[in-house]
Amino acid sequence: MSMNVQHARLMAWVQEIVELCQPKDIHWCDGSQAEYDHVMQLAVAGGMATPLKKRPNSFLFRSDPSDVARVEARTYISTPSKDEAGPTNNWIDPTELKQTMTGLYKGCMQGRTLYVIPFSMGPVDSPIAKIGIEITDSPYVVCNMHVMTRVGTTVIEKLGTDGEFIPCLHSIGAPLAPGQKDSSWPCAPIEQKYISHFPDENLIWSYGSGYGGNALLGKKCLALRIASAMAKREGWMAEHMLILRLTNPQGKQYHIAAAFPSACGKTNLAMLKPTIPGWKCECVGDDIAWIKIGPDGRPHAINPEAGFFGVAPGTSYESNPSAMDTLKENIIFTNVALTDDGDVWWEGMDGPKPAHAIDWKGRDWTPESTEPAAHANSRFTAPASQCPVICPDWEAPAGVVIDIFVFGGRRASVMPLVHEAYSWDHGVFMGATASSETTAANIGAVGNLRRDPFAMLPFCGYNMGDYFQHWLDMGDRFGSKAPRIFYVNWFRKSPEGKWLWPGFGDNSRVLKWMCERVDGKVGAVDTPIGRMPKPQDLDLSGLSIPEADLKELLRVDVQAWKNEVPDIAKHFAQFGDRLPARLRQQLDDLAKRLG
Ligand code: SAT
Ligand code: MN
Repeated sequence: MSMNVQHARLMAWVQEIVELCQPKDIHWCDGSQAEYDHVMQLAVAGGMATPLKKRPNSFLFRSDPSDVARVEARTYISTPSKDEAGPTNNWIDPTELKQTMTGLYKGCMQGRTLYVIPFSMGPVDSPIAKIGIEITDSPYVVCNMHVMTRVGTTVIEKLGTDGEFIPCLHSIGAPLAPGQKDSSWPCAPIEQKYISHFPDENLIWSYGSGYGGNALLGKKCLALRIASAMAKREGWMAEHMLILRLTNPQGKQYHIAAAFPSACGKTNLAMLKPTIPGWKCECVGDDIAWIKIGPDGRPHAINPEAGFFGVAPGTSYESNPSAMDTLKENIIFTNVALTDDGDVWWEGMDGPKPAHAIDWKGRDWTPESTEPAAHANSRFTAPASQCPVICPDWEAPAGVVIDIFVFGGRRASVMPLVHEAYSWDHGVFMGATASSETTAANIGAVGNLRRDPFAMLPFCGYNMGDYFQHWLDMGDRFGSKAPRIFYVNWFRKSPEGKWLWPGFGDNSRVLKWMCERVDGKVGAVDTPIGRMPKPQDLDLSGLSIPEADLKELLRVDVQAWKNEVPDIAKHFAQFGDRLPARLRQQLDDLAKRLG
């Protein structure tokens, strides 16, 4: 062992897992560049990774076609009672689940190296940060965790002899027999995959998948599911939110935290290049916010991650120039296409399509091919520090103070471009009823409409009804210092199916309206669903948008909203007694306003 570990509980846990999983050797990760290079070289030598000639220190991985996204159907919140997990989570009794998974883990790392990854979610010196230890048999996971979290010796030092840590056990579930040839992306079949959480013990067990949130356990498993349960117990918030800083021409700063479901443009919004003159945007985080009430009584947010695990398709100099500039070197790409000159490509990238490429399944691809070259959920893993618009305070231990919360999703109709909550409770109602068309980030049908409360449907580690109550409680504690709440929809379409709003950099126009609402500088009209800008309240200078389109974007379709009411009632009914009365009141108020 290369590291001086003095933590008896940690040593005992690692020993227990070694005996269970029977790896051929053990590697304690120190987080160094040399270690990254070494583990990546193993992946290259084993045929898992391809170095990219065109991008320094960058590599392409192709996953097994069965292992391309989070598997919500195999994700479990294993609380002592089903009721504690609530109606929106899969549940198995902890004793039974542990028994099943222990059976799977037995000998599952034979022929492989067991890596112990000490990592911090949040800057190691932040009072908001938490420490996890991931055990994995995947070199891909080791390299990704290096980028996505803070890994290594400083974490072990902070743990000392008795510090708290969250044990995160991961195996791809593919032992290697002596002499057996390894596949380029070993994993277990779907019915053996388990992404399990034991919130009462702050424990994560994942088996059978090597992809994204199933395997990089600091992200969705720790920073959202386990952290949300801890946050409820401890009085803080763990949210599926990007964090950005907007600075107006006078130099005043606003911090916005915004929740959207996976693959709805959080990374693009977090790195937005404002099209309105004089406004500047800087990125604090693109996926997760941990928020605590500071000594000033205000919400202080940190980004617990150190990198971006972003959706590649659609990312371009047009949609997100800062992301493109982040991706020039030191990047891990997964399931994108490989060009003949040794670069990457995906649908929606700038410029012409390559005449020939190798697709994400490793086959020849040409523009005539009937299937996309990159998988719809193909990803880049990039160090946040490389982002040209990273906020200078993105690693500030105390976090940044949030002024505005935004909720949203993808909806082709009904939802207008933006509306503002009348009150905190109304804002919580907006979050609790948020809806979106599903995307390729989850294995399942794409494009179905579902309620995705606070964009936390797949990520809430306890009963969602109690989570709603937690939001109400936090609002009570913030009091007059509570952020304003807004709801946006960049994705409204005309009846002919054309996007009505240009999106991307022009979303700054909507954020500007929000900031000026906070300052009381701009008007709004009261509508049945909330406060909305009149066309003249939005800064549309330099934008040529047909008047009819703008009208449609800001139209409250009263009949369509009346149809939402019973759907929301049905959504609420699943929470039974756990639905806060204050939210039922909000639904009644909405119905009344709709007339
Ligand atoms: O694969 S992840 O869960 O990390 C990405 C996402 O769904 O947001
Ligand atoms: Mn996400």
